Amino acid sequence: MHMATTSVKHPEVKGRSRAAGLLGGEQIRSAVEEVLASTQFIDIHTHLFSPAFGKIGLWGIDELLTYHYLEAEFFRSSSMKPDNYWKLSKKEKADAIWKALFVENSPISEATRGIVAVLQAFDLPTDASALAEARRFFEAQTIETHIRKVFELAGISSVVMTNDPLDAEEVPTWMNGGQKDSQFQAVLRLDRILWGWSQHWQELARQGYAVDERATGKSVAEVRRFLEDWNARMRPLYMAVSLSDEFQFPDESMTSKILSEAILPSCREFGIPMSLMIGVRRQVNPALRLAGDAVGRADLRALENLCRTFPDNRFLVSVLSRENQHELCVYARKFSNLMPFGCWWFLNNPSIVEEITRERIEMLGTSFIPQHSDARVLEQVIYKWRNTRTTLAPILTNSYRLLHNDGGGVTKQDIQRDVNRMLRTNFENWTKLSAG
Ligand code: FIX
Ligand code: ZN
Repeated sequence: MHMATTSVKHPEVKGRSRAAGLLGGEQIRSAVEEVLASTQFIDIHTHLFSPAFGKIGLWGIDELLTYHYLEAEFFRSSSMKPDNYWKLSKKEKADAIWKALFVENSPISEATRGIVAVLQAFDLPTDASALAEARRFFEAQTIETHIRKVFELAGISSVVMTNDPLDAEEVPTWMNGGQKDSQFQAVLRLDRILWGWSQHWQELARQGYAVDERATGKSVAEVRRFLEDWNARMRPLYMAVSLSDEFQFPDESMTSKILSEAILPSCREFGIPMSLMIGVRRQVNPALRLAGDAVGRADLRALENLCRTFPDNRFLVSVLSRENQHELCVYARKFSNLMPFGCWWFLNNPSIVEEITRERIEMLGTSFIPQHSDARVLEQVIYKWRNTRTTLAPILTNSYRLLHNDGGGVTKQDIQRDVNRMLRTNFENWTKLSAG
């Protein structure tokens, strides 16, 4: 940013000197839009998988239509009961959702409109008859070239996966050499250990780690050995867990014990952050399965205690409740080892993304990560990142215009630096990704 200087030689041009490249009010919007359009972002949290993982990597129109966001909306616009829906084939489910949400009603929700945007991105028809042609198109694609095309359309250079070392579908790939696709980075996801210990500790034992149900004796050391083995296998950028709205720290729970005695020390040893995604109210309606989760306001004093107690750990944090967003910003001002990221799940709607992003800029400048996609199906990154750019452009334009009106100024290079920081280097520096 450049400080304006007042020209005294020519009083008629009082105010800002035209330092080389400083953008005028109107030029700011187009510069912001060009930078956003031309910069490839890093998508720091998704549920996507590289081709090495085979069928657990979801893509194509039937997977797009049966996304759990759309399943939740389907049950509001159809008389079909969940028990009957779950009996259908994937294709039959997609047919039912297409009919209810795209033919009988206008697809104007965020998730339905996203499907229309994906079809348009591939120059496919988007009207009521579009489903058959879309199926033919996606069936004709080969996944490797399709991924490159999708990433190009989405304007992303790489995605970060969510990898569960206790998931029976995923582990065989890791045990047979893993994956080497640099556009897919790994994350060590630890929900089953951190809050599912009682149901999953035997899986660790089966993998050869001397742990027990109450995590006594050598259990903590064995969890750290487990993490060391999976860190070597996956080379994860960070470790991660999703925590409910009732999460407390410290307390007498197994979660607090394993987090403080095993996982955070291992994060420090490996030099990687811990991602905490806080605020899920799990399975409020189990009949909806993956679509059955909801949201609750969390007590972020747990996060405050973690950031203060573990100053040498770096925390990547997303919170699910809109009501927790402002205090997350305040905590980020108190703790430089806290990196807020994303407008997660029920927050990833333009009306709320705008509010969250504006208050983050007002309180944190560019020291946060505005967005991730949380994509579960490959082509979702196309609409999720298109919507992010559309929502971010006026917000950044407004921020620079305010600076301009207060006597400051920016060049297009300044805007490029800021966008790079928010959507690339904040994450690269936090995870040492740039260190290669
Ligand atoms: O815990 C998570 O990673 C959540 O993002 C998912 O569980 C959730 O189902 C989702 O995909 C939200 O977008
Ligand atoms: Zn997720």
